[in-house]
Amino acid sequence: MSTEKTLVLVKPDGVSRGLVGEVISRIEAKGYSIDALRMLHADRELLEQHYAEHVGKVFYEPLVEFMMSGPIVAIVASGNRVIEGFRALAGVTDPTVAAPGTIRGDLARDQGTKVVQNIVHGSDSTESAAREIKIFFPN
Ligand code: DAT
Ligand code: MG
Repeated sequence: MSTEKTLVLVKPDGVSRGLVGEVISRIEAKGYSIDALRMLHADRELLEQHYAEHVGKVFYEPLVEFMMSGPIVAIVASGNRVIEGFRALAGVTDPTVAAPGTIRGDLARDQGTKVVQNIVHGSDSTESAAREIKIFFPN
């Protein structure tokens, strides 16, 4: 049985606020492994692939613009049930109501922007994880 993998992104708000280490710490403290890591400044083409499922939604363009607004950190984390486990560490999408103790609940809040800025992305299924890891780590 191969170990499950997920794609985590520290978004531009997380990087600019100096929270890369905090996110990595929480992943490691939970017991998952960091298999790969890279910092990049994503372009539109890459983000259009990554966020293909959200094309046409009102927050799509603000989301792409936000994700291009500064450097991000892409991480492959692994471990049994890491996809579900990282989503639990991240908390729900809306940081206002994300539970205290989660990354979003502890470190983010509503900034009144068109797109929710919530520090991290985490894949939501084995299919999305495989697809997203290939986008950020083509080799
Ligand atoms: P998640 O990141 O929790 O998987 P998602 O995939 O539904 O959430 O959406 C991707 C990102 O888009 C999310 O992290 C923040 C933003 N977003 C989602 N729903 C939104 C909404 N209703 N209004 C503004 N931004 C939203
Ligand atoms: Mg999602």
